[in-house]
Amino acid sequence: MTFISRSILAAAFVAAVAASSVARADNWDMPTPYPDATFHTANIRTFAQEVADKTDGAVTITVHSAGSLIKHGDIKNAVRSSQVPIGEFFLSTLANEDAAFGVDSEPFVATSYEDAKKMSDAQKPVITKLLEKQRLMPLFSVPWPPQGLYTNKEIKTVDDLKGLKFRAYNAALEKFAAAAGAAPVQVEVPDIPQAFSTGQVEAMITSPSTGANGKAWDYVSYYTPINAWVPKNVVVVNKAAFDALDEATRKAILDAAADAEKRGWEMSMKETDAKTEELKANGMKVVEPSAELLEGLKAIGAKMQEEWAAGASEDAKAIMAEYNK
Ligand code: PCA
Repeated sequence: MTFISRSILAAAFVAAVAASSVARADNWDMPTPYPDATFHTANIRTFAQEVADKTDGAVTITVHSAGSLIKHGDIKNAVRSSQVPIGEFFLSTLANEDAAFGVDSEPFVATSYEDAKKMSDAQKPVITKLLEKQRLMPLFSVPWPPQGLYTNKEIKTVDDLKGLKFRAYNAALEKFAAAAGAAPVQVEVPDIPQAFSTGQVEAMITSPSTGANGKAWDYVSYYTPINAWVPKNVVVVNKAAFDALDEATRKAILDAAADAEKRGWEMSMKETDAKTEELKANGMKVVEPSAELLEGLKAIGAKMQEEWAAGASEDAKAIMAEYNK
């Protein structure tokens, strides 16, 4: 062997050792749909910090909030196609792929945090399996506070919703609003204030969090906590990006994710009262729903459940059966 070829081999050996022993730092861009003031976003920033700490900087995450890097409707596929390694989205927006993703947003099925926990437990193994087929892995999932009604006038019966231009965020809410005689329009959270101020919409169903963060008092005066459902966000990671990490790093990320899920549920529960108080403090009338209104809305929910059962996948029905046990 010549001197040259020996030194080339030696250099290659040194390079190989360096590559295997010096952990390469990964910088992950993470698109999320909701603004910075949202508790989900705050929770994700803490998660990112924890990942950096627990992995000794081997993985750092840069959060791009409010749909600034990738718009909400494209985030799942961006993670799937490896355009980004990780992202957050509203879980039930995938209900068009499989009803299993949408069970938490069916009106008047799971309406309290206790119900939501049960639903989440029933949903988790099924959606993990479904996402795996897309080479995605859910890391953690956190609910929004129970969903309530924002309007300009007091809503005493379902009839009072007739004809209202109604902001929606997924297919189930669109159906629900239409069944109540309202006219649904899809609007992402960062665009809510503008949609109201330009008259594109005049009512909505969302959490006290999203209402208060968007200063709902600037454009509506009534909040009716109908507690219609408790939908979740999910954070998913691209499986190939995750599997490329060494075992210690993968474990650190899973630990940080478990912490984020626990912390997120607690944040969500605290938000419910705190943000409802904020609505009141800013002059909104918080009115308990009348028995007649609830009865009417629940009847719409029951009808939707019948249709849901007729079209749902076996996976989705298995979640519902587990939930109803
Ligand atoms: N806020 C988000 C999803 C549910 C919620 O409370 C939204 O209004 O789009």
